[in-house]
Amino acid sequence: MVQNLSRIIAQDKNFLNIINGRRVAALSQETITVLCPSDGLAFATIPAGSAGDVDRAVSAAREAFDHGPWSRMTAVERGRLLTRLGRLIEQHGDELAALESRDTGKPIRQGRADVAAAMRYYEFYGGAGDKIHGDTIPFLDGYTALTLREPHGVVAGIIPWNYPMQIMARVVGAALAMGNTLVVKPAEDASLSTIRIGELAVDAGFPDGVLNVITGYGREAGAALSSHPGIDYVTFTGSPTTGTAIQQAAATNNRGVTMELGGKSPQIVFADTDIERALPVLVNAIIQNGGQTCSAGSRILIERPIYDEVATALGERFNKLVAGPHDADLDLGAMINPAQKRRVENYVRAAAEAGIDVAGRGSIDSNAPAAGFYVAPVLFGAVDPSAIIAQEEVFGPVLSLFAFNDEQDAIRLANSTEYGLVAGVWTKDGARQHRVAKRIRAGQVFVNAYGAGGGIELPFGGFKKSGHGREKGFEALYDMSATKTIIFRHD
Ligand code: TXE
Repeated sequence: MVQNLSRIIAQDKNFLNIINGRRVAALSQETITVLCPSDGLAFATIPAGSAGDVDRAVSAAREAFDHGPWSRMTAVERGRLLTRLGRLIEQHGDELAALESRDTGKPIRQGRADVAAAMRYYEFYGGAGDKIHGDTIPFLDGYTALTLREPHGVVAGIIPWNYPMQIMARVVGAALAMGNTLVVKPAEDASLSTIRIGELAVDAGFPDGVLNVITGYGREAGAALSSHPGIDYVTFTGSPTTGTAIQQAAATNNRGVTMELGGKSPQIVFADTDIERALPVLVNAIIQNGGQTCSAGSRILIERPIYDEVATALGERFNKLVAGPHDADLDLGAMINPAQKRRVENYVRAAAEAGIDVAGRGSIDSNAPAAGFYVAPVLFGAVDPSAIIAQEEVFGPVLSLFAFNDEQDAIRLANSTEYGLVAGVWTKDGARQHRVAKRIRAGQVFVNAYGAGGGIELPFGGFKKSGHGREKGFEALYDMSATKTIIFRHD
């Protein structure tokens, strides 16, 4: 399968933007070289789009929204196109999984999981748009008042490099189901699957200009897009710093935003936990995608009587973890780029220098190319909750363990970072499950589980620095639309 992909890419190394249903280069003809994180080698190019290209894409989306057939289509018709796109993704599943894993360095099985999740988004939103409706509201005598859910207009979707295909799918699915048109800007480090799916959307029969893809650097294409007056709403997944810049840019036009800005997600393990059941979930929550996951479970809080037992068991598992090339399909792949690799290594070095106990360390496969962007997974034990490693999002395979005394202590520790995206609670005590889940400041709380296969149907988003607005499920359809109230007088 991966050999197949090498052939596909060898024939088509120059990926193009999709504007108004056509494949186009950047106006400047400039390109960005795409490196494979597994070996550091160049294998493709993407257009280096800038303000002029953004302008063309926004104009196409504007025209499609204001005058195209899109706005006159019913929710059922729009949903059928989304469903058809999902089927095309399924048919091209092997190609897309290989493309995603080569572009991002993630193990091929994660690439396949991403294809399955993307398909599921198009399937879900293909069938969801026609289930959204307004209300009639009791009002004054002689009046009838009702609400409609209307699209914002032209939406900008700025997406990151960690799960491009999945994050594109959640943006495209919800925005188009509600009748918006879109300009999607993937990350400069991982744009290929977004371009390819943009091409498939043309094949699926979306009208010209409904789904445009423009690639380029964040500070150029991204900044031009988020500040463009032709954009009605911006949805972003990425770092808090960039999220702030995008909100400021959107505020120059007073536009609304959805922000998903990462996390420092805790899992609380009480002494009555079924440890054998929890262990693989605890490890996977930080190893999946090399820890480059917004919902990564990067902190484990363990009740003191079982701390040593759980820390030892996790250490044994960490010592066996191996990072390697995407096609070797090991426990984890490479980091996305050299900067991310350095960032993770710096956190690990600083924590070790601060005297934090290394309770486990995995390795890098001996066959992995030396020029690949690998880091070995690290487990830190008995971490001080005020340490940098306990507070900041590392975005790598680095897990910190903490001991707690009682339920109050656990809740306090869980809420002790600036983030609030996801949490896990492990206990057999039903009343405690409810109490703790309610008191954790996080947008999603899992009880005796974590991650649960992507949860396309489940609303997702942050409290505090993790952002605002909700993606996934029906909630995303509300974010991607605005309420209009119509009041009739008939006395
Ligand atoms: O993210 P950025 P970076 C976190 C994670 C990671 C760190 C840095 O901790 O280590 O962020 O990653 C576009 N105007 N997350 O620097 O900058 C950019 O082109 C408009 C968590 O790669 O947030 C890309 O498309 N757009 C996160 C997207 O923003 C701009 C996932 C994300 O890049 C822009 C990724 C600008 N001024 C990183 N600057 C999560 N929540 O899952 C950049 N971009």
